[in-house]
Amino acid sequence: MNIIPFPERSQWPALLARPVLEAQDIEGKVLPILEQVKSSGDAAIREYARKFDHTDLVELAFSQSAIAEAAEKLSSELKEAIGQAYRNIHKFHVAQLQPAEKIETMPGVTCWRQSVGIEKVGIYIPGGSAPLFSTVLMLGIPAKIAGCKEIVLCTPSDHPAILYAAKLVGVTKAFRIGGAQAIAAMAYGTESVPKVYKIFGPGNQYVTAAKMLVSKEGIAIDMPAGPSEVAVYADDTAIPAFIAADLLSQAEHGPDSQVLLVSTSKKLLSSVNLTLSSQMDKLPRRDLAAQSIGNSKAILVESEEEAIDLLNEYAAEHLILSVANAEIVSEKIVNAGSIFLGNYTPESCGDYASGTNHTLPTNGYARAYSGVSVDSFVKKITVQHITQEGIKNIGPTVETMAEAELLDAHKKAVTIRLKSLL
Ligand code: HSO
Ligand code: ZN
Repeated sequence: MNIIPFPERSQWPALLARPVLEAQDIEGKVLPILEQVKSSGDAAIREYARKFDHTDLVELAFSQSAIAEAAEKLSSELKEAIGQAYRNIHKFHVAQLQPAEKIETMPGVTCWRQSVGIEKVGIYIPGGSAPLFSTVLMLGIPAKIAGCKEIVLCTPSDHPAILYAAKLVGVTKAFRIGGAQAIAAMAYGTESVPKVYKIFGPGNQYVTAAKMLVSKEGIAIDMPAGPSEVAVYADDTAIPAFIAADLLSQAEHGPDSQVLLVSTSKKLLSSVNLTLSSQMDKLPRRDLAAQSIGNSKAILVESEEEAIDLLNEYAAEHLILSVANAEIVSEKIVNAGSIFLGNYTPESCGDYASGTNHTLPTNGYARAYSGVSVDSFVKKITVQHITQEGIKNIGPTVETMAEAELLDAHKKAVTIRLKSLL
């Protein structure tokens, strides 16, 4: 890794900028796909499967037997691991459900918020070299807890672990559809695929562009997605081999993955660099990892204060604090998707099984967005009830304000009731 010693603050924005992906008119390619699926439904999806994936999709939905057989294809060790992850993720997310609290703002005036699951949601799981069945858990579990009635899954992969996880979380319909056409199918609905109101999940640039485009038409999406990233802040209490392993776990996601190492210790940065290459050589995905490590930076800073400022400016999706006083430092972090404390908390544990969600804001969105949670799958409907006593108490306030806004009908809706109570 390239070690950058003591950069000036004025250099930080350039240093921390995410690489801009070459768009190559992605939207221009995605728009006709959306249009085709909107107008021709299943036929368009079959056509794109033939054109892009050279597959003849007779049935778009996975059959019940394929779903049942998925369990038989997995080792009992993997099924147990998925079961443990399921229990931890469920336990952490179910605690996010809060009972509606009724607040009496003044005598006789009561307001509360009712959580209602979004009726129909869609989950997209990409194909590609890593079958991300863990993402099925991360999206399906909170969807179920939130009370979503229809949970549609689209994936171009037929990996049995994806189907197994889909059944475990209670996906209601699963389809073997990938790419922008899958997003279109869930956004508009087809003869086979139900239309959903919100679409979740990662994907390539085409999938992301499709999500952004359908969001302009009123379909909600989880968040704008970019390449995955990790920032590590380490001091001399960190174990260099552990840090290198964490950086590589992020780097192996893809050539555009982002990795940033920050320290006040030159010695630590050099030691990480030493162990990094020997660990990388042993990885099956070393070519991918090497590309993203090649673009990544190790930054030497003067002080802890400067490290914290820099990390807050970067707003990492994942932030590992391998420093002596990690929890105290974490309280000073204002921009990050998810924070991992100490030497024994690798990001991998959060990626799979500790309980937190791994669908997190990338690309600096952590400045304003949170990761996925049960809240992402619910709407909060406000409810209020005003009694006769309440309208006497609040009525005059509303009459005065309505009159000042020159909205006489608003005022009269109160006045008519107050008069009826004289
Ligand atoms: N680090 C990824 C999630 C993931 N890792 C899935 C492994 N599988 C984005 O947070
Ligand atoms: Zn990961």
